[in-house]
Amino acid sequence: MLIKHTKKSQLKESQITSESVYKQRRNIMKGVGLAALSLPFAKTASAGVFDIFTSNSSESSESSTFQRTPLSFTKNTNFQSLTSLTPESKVLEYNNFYEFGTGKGDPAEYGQQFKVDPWSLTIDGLVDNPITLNYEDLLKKFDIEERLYRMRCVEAWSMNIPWLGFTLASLLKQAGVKSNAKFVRFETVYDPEQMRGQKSRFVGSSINFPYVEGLTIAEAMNPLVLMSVGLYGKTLAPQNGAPIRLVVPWKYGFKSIKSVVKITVTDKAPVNTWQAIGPDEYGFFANVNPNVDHPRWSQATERFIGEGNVFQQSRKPTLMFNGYEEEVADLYKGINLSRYF
Ligand SMILES: Nc1nc2c(c(=O)[nH]1)N[C@H]1C(S)=C(S)[C@@H](COP(=O)(O)O)O[C@H]1N2
Ligand SMILES: [Mo]
Repeated sequence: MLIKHTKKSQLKESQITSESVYKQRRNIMKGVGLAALSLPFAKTASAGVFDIFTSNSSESSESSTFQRTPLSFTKNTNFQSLTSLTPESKVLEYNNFYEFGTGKGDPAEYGQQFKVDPWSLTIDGLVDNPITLNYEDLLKKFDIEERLYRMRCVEAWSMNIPWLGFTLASLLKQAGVKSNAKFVRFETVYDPEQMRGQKSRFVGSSINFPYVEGLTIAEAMNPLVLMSVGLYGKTLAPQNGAPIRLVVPWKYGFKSIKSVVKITVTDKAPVNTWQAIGPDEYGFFANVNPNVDHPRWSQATERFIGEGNVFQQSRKPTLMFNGYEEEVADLYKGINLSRYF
């Protein structure tokens, strides 16, 4: 997404480069160290030649792959009806997580050593009982359910993902939200030693870390909002925001902040990271809305990442509130959604 001088090329890359090419590029670079290999070249190069390197490198990279643990959960029957899911491999290798770099393959490539245990998530601010959860608490304190949700990135691609988690509302209820509370502010971990994008302005695209997000109290209490600790039956991989991340399915993906360490209930509107970078391009609400275009591209349709490569992926119409209009339209009654995007 982002910054104006790099944006065009980024959008282009995310739209026309198939997910498998990212993986191929990673493996090629691991296997032979051809750092200057360009994407178009990698694509035209015969797969047969590079398969040799790919199979060579997969063994050594296997041992350094982050280990995801199976979780026990119940399927929430209200959210099991999405027909085509995005394959697990693509959810794991095509990501936005600028703390690990701006390339779609960077989070998977540079996140595997990320330490999630010990972890500390605090819920503080305008609450009766501030809470601190450790790594084990995140997985054991709440009943974990599975929900299949659509995810729509502001860059006009989308996925269907089987998340595991619990509602943000259940967490906030335990903390006891005070009556003067108006917003909830979320913060990602700040750990430049582990996150190369936080360490270098070049790698992290000059974002002022830590990444911050926000919701109104009414939005935060909506039963669709999940604190996710897993997907596809297992704990989250670092590239998806381990050990815990937010999932707000009716908003653009950038609202779904990853690797959260702090949740603060407040009476002040938080300035979220993308709003701070480009206020005319990224708003506070960031509701998925096919009628309000991004200043530099249309939001009317999206490229669904399913089976097959980028050329087999067709565009489909984007739905108001990403298809969750029935559940959330009431939150925005009387609000001009073109002005407050
Ligand atoms: N901390 C943090 N959270 C983040 C991001 C990020 O760069 N940093 N990227 C966002 C964007 S733009 C999207 S589309 C989703 C992608 O989530 P996924 O990679 O798990 O599909 O994460 C969001 N959460
Ligand atoms: Mo995104």
